[in-house]
Amino acid sequence: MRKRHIVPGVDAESLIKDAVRIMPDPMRRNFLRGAASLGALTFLTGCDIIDSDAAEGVLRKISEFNDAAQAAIFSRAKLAPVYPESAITRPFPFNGYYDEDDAPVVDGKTYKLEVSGLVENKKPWTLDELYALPQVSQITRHICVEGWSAIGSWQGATLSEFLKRVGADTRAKYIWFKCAEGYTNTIDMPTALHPQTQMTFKFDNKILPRSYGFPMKIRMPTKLGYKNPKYVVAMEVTNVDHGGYWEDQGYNWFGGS
Ligand SMILES: Nc1nc2c(c(=O)[nH]1)N[C@H]1C(S)=C(S)[C@@H](COP(=O)(O)O)O[C@H]1N2
Ligand SMILES: [Mo]
Repeated sequence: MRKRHIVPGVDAESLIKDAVRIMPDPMRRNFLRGAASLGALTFLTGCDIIDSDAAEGVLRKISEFNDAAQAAIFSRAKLAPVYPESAITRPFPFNGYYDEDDAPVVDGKTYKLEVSGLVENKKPWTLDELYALPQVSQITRHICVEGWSAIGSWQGATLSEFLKRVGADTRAKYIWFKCAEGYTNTIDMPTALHPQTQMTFKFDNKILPRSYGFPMKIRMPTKLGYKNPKYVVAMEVTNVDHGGYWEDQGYNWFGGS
């Protein structure tokens, strides 16, 4: 069967499958009793999802499950909301798959960020070298799937600037991160190049405390909390999806916020 693509990378069949999951019940039964086709989906949602901007509305709903749909509507130009200093949540919550007292302790003096995969320069980076990168700041909302959110203030370098300096092949699909205690994460390249994706060294203008990921975390306000790795010790630019700690346990891979 020929696959119909509404949006590049999103095929009609998986879109319909995901749409069925989010339909309220009478609608679902009617839909399944009928042709369960793209045409019927167009009719039910009231928008021509084949060739109009309305596709975005339908995709937004479906994208809660479908990685391809999330990736298709992700825009590098679209920024996550930013907030004033007065909105910062104090104290900012700690979260990990262990208690705060068991958070990893990384020695900043001997720390080196390892860079591997599809990059020109694989030289490891010391903290002083990382601190010398041009610094940016953001006050954004961190959203955790466990049902809380908090506004924080993070300072560091844009990840895209770092990727440029190591000569990363930005046509690669993914970046994989490894953390000091074994937590891992894979993100898509468009998110890695998003202007708000930050290699973070400070929280609230002070060196990142141990709880929030000393010495370095990747802050992505366009992604849910579990996609924001703390205590990052290594990264790999790759075309192979290495998954991640929560993603491997069934959390959505794209994890858009
Ligand atoms: N290395 C590491 N990074 C991690 C986690 C973790 O357990 N280990 N937990 C994730 C989750 S689920 C959340 S909500 C945030 C919490 O970040 P915070 O402690 O700065 O609030 O870190 C994310 N990154
Ligand atoms: Mo989380």
